[in-house]
Amino acid sequence: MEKIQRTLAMVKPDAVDRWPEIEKIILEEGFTIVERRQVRLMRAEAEEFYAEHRDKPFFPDLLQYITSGDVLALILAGEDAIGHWRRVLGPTRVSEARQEAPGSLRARFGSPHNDSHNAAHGSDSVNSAHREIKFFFPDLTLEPVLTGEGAKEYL
Ligand code: DGI
Repeated sequence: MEKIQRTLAMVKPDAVDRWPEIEKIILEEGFTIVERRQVRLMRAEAEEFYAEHRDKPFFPDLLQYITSGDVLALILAGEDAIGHWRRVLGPTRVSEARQEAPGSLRARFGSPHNDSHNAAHGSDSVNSAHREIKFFFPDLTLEPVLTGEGAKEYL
């Protein structure tokens, strides 16, 4: 049985107008776009989303940036979707992405001048994928597991 994961991807404010190119990459990589939602995060929501970074020196800058315009939240599904999407993103820092993974999404669409402006986000674990999908799509009921002949199992 095929093991399919879901992950939460977020296109950050200054990359939203590059959506047609980003969508093309997502589809070429073989992901299914399960859901898509364009929202402007309130400050308190951004604080909740990035709570694990609360004590980091870049937190104020990150909040300012992520609330500066609409973001596109996406649920992507596919085999090993969490790891696959993180590989498509490339390293967190755009300057590093440009050196080490020039074809990556962050290298192509991020800003080398600010580490917070790295074009897109991806969940880093099954737990964070669950939390982040719930955060952006609280009303959505997703099948936890599909079983049966030739079925896909969702993690
Ligand atoms: O999971 P990632 O997004 O790759 O990286 P992360 O969870 O360590 O950091 C979350 C976001 O915070 C990241 O996408 C951009 C921002 N960030 C991380 N490190 C720095 C940073 N922003 C600034 N300005 N400086 C940093 O060192």
